[in-house]
Amino acid sequence: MHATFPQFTQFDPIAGRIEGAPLLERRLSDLRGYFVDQAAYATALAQTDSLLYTVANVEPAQGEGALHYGISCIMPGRVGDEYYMTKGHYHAWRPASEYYIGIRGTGILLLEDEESGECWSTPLIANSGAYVPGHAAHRTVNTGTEPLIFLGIYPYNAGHDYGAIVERNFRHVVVQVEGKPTILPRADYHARRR
Ligand code: S6P
Ligand code: ZN
Repeated sequence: MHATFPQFTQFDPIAGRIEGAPLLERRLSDLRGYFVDQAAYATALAQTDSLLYTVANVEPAQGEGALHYGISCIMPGRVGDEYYMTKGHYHAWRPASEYYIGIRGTGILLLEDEESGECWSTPLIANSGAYVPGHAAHRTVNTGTEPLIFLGIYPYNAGHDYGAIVERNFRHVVVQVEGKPTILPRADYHARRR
Protein backbone atom coordinates (compact mmCIF):
# COMPACT_ATOMS: atom_id res chain seq x y z
CA MET A 1 0.00 0.00 0.00
CA HIS A 2 1.33 3.42 -0.87
CA ALA A 3 1.37 5.82 2.04
CA THR A 4 -0.47 9.07 1.57
CA PHE A 5 2.19 11.11 3.35
CA PRO A 6 5.57 12.33 2.10
CA GLN A 7 8.17 9.58 2.01
CA PHE A 8 11.04 12.01 2.13
CA THR A 9 11.55 14.92 4.54
CA GLN A 10 14.27 17.52 4.59
CA PHE A 11 15.15 19.30 7.80
CA ASP A 12 16.65 22.74 8.04
CA PRO A 13 19.49 21.97 10.47
CA ILE A 14 20.34 25.64 11.03
CA ALA A 15 16.87 27.07 11.68
CA GLY A 16 15.36 23.87 13.08
CA ARG A 17 12.38 23.81 10.72
CA ILE A 18 10.59 21.26 8.55
CA GLU A 19 9.08 22.75 5.43
CA GLY A 20 5.29 22.61 5.52
CA ALA A 21 5.10 21.58 9.18
CA PRO A 22 3.17 23.92 11.50
CA LEU A 23 5.44 25.76 13.90
CA LEU A 24 4.60 25.93 17.60
CA GLU A 25 6.26 28.79 19.48
CA ARG A 26 6.90 28.82 23.21
CA ARG A 27 7.75 32.16 24.75
CA LEU A 28 8.84 33.22 28.22
CA SER A 29 5.21 34.00 29.12
CA ASP A 30 4.23 30.39 28.30
CA LEU A 31 6.66 29.09 30.96
CA ARG A 32 5.36 31.03 33.96
CA GLY A 33 6.23 29.07 37.12
CA TYR A 34 8.76 26.79 35.43
CA PHE A 35 12.02 28.65 36.15
CA VAL A 36 13.55 28.35 39.59
CA ASP A 37 14.37 32.05 40.06
CA GLN A 38 10.98 33.76 40.04
CA ALA A 39 12.40 37.27 40.48
CA ALA A 40 14.72 36.78 37.49
CA TYR A 41 11.75 35.47 35.50
CA ALA A 42 9.65 38.57 36.31
CA THR A 43 12.53 40.88 35.40
CA ALA A 44 13.17 39.10 32.10
CA LEU A 45 9.49 39.08 31.15
CA ALA A 46 9.15 42.79 31.96
CA GLN A 47 11.87 43.45 29.39
CA THR A 48 10.63 41.25 26.55
CA ASP A 49 8.60 38.11 25.99
CA SER A 50 11.53 36.25 24.44
CA LEU A 51 11.10 33.24 22.19
CA LEU A 52 12.42 30.22 24.12
CA TYR A 53 11.80 27.41 21.63
CA THR A 54 9.91 26.23 18.60
CA VAL A 55 8.58 22.80 17.68
CA ALA A 56 7.58 21.67 14.18
CA ASN A 57 5.71 18.38 14.28
CA VAL A 58 4.85 16.04 11.43
CA GLU A 59 1.96 13.70 12.14
CA PRO A 60 1.60 11.74 8.92
CA ALA A 61 -0.43 8.74 10.02
CA GLN A 62 -2.57 7.35 12.84
CA GLY A 63 -3.03 3.79 13.98
CA GLU A 64 -1.09 0.95 15.48
CA GLY A 65 2.58 1.10 14.57
CA ALA A 66 2.49 4.66 13.19
CA LEU A 67 5.21 7.13 14.06
CA HIS A 68 5.14 10.88 14.47
CA TYR A 69 8.20 13.12 14.62
CA GLY A 70 9.17 16.69 15.21
CA ILE A 71 12.10 19.04 15.25
CA SER A 72 12.66 21.26 18.27
CA CYS A 73 14.84 24.36 18.43
CA ILE A 74 15.72 25.83 21.83
CA MET A 75 17.31 29.26 21.84
CA PRO A 76 20.45 29.96 23.86
CA GLY A 77 19.92 32.03 26.99
CA ARG A 78 19.14 31.95 30.70
CA VAL A 79 16.57 33.14 33.18
CA GLY A 80 18.82 34.08 36.09
CA ASP A 81 21.23 31.15 36.35
CA GLU A 82 18.92 28.63 34.69
CA TYR A 83 19.34 27.82 31.03
CA TYR A 84 16.47 28.06 28.57
CA MET A 85 14.60 24.75 28.49
CA THR A 86 11.41 23.07 27.39
CA LYS A 87 8.39 22.72 29.68
CA GLY A 88 9.03 19.00 29.92
CA HIS A 89 6.33 16.35 29.94
CA TYR A 90 5.32 12.75 30.41
CA HIS A 91 3.69 11.07 27.49
CA ALA A 92 -0.05 10.87 27.99
CA TRP A 93 0.25 7.23 26.96
CA ARG A 94 2.92 6.41 29.54
CA PRO A 95 4.53 3.37 27.83
CA ALA A 96 5.45 5.50 24.79
CA SER A 97 9.18 5.86 24.43
CA GLU A 98 10.90 8.36 22.17
CA TYR A 99 14.22 8.78 20.40
CA TYR A 100 16.01 12.12 20.23
CA ILE A 101 18.68 12.83 17.61
CA GLY A 102 20.89 15.88 18.15
CA ILE A 103 21.33 18.03 15.04
CA ARG A 104 22.92 21.26 16.25
CA GLY A 105 24.20 22.76 19.47
CA THR A 106 24.87 21.52 22.98
CA GLY A 107 22.40 20.57 25.65
CA ILE A 108 21.29 18.27 28.39
CA LEU A 109 18.28 15.97 28.53
CA LEU A 110 16.82 15.60 32.03
CA LEU A 111 14.82 12.46 32.76
CA GLU A 112 12.77 11.21 35.70
CA ASP A 113 11.04 7.90 36.13
CA GLU A 114 7.50 8.42 37.37
CA GLU A 115 7.27 5.35 39.56
CA SER A 116 10.74 4.96 41.07
CA GLY A 117 11.52 8.68 41.12
CA GLU A 118 14.93 7.87 39.61
CA CYS A 119 16.50 10.93 37.95
CA TRP A 120 19.21 10.89 35.30
CA SER A 121 20.49 12.96 32.42
CA THR A 122 22.25 12.54 29.11
CA PRO A 123 24.09 14.99 26.88
CA LEU A 124 22.19 16.08 23.79
CA ILE A 125 24.62 17.15 21.09
CA ALA A 126 24.89 17.11 17.32
CA ASN A 127 25.28 13.67 15.73
CA SER A 128 24.24 11.80 18.84
CA GLY A 129 21.08 10.12 20.03
CA ALA A 130 19.32 9.81 23.35
CA TYR A 131 16.67 7.29 24.32
CA VAL A 132 13.68 8.40 26.36
CA PRO A 133 12.02 5.32 27.86
CA GLY A 134 8.32 5.12 28.58
CA HIS A 135 7.07 6.44 31.93
CA ALA A 136 9.88 9.03 32.01
CA ALA A 137 9.38 12.77 32.24
CA HIS A 138 11.77 14.51 29.84
CA ARG A 139 12.97 18.10 29.55
CA THR A 140 15.62 19.46 27.20
CA VAL A 141 17.97 22.27 28.19
CA ASN A 142 20.18 24.38 25.93
CA THR A 143 23.50 24.84 27.74
CA GLY A 144 25.35 26.26 24.74
CA THR A 145 25.67 29.54 22.91
CA GLU A 146 23.85 28.57 19.71
CA PRO A 147 20.38 27.11 19.13
CA LEU A 148 19.95 23.50 20.27
CA ILE A 149 18.19 21.57 17.51
CA PHE A 150 17.05 17.97 17.74
CA LEU A 151 14.62 15.57 16.19
CA GLY A 152 12.22 13.51 18.31
CA ILE A 153 10.51 10.38 17.00
CA TYR A 154 7.63 8.86 18.95
CA PRO A 155 4.56 6.63 18.62
CA TYR A 156 1.58 8.44 17.07
CA ASN A 157 -0.42 8.13 20.29
CA ALA A 158 2.27 9.29 22.74
CA GLY A 159 0.59 12.62 23.50
CA HIS A 160 1.74 15.11 26.13
CA ASP A 161 0.98 15.29 29.83
CA TYR A 162 2.25 18.55 31.31
CA GLY A 163 0.13 18.45 34.48
CA ALA A 164 2.57 16.68 36.81
CA ILE A 165 5.40 18.99 35.76
CA VAL A 166 3.30 22.09 36.39
CA GLU A 167 2.55 20.74 39.86
CA ARG A 168 5.99 19.74 41.09
CA ASN A 169 8.48 20.58 38.34
CA PHE A 170 11.66 18.53 37.76
CA ARG A 171 13.73 17.56 40.79
CA HIS A 172 16.89 18.97 39.21
CA VAL A 173 17.75 22.31 37.66
CA VAL A 174 20.42 23.00 35.06
CA VAL A 175 22.14 26.23 36.06
CA GLN A 176 25.31 28.14 35.35
CA VAL A 177 27.73 27.84 38.28
CA GLU A 178 31.10 29.55 37.94
CA GLY A 179 30.49 29.83 34.21
CA LYS A 180 29.70 26.14 33.71
CA PRO A 181 26.45 24.20 33.16
CA THR A 182 25.75 22.33 36.38
CA ILE A 183 22.95 19.97 37.34
CA LEU A 184 21.78 20.54 40.91
CA PRO A 185 18.91 19.18 42.97
CA ARG A 186 16.32 21.97 43.05
CA ALA A 187 16.49 22.12 46.86
CA ASP A 188 20.30 22.53 46.78
CA TYR A 189 19.97 25.45 44.39
CA HIS A 190 17.66 27.22 46.83
CA ALA A 191 19.96 26.41 49.76
CA ARG A 192 23.00 27.85 47.96
CA ARG A 193 21.23 31.16 47.44
CA ARG A 194 20.16 31.59 51.05
C1 S6P B 1 7.36 15.15 21.95
C2 S6P B 1 8.81 15.50 22.10
C3 S6P B 1 9.21 16.94 21.70
C4 S6P B 1 8.76 18.03 22.69
C5 S6P B 1 9.40 19.37 22.40
C6 S6P B 1 8.94 20.49 23.32
O1 S6P B 1 7.07 13.93 22.55
O2 S6P B 1 9.32 15.15 23.35
O3 S6P B 1 8.73 17.23 20.43
O4 S6P B 1 7.35 18.14 22.71
O5 S6P B 1 10.80 19.27 22.50
O6 S6P B 1 8.98 20.11 24.66
P1 S6P B 1 7.67 20.25 25.56
O7 S6P B 1 8.05 19.60 26.86
O8 S6P B 1 7.35 21.70 25.69
O9 S6P B 1 6.57 19.49 24.84
ZN1 ZN C 1 8.12 13.53 24.42
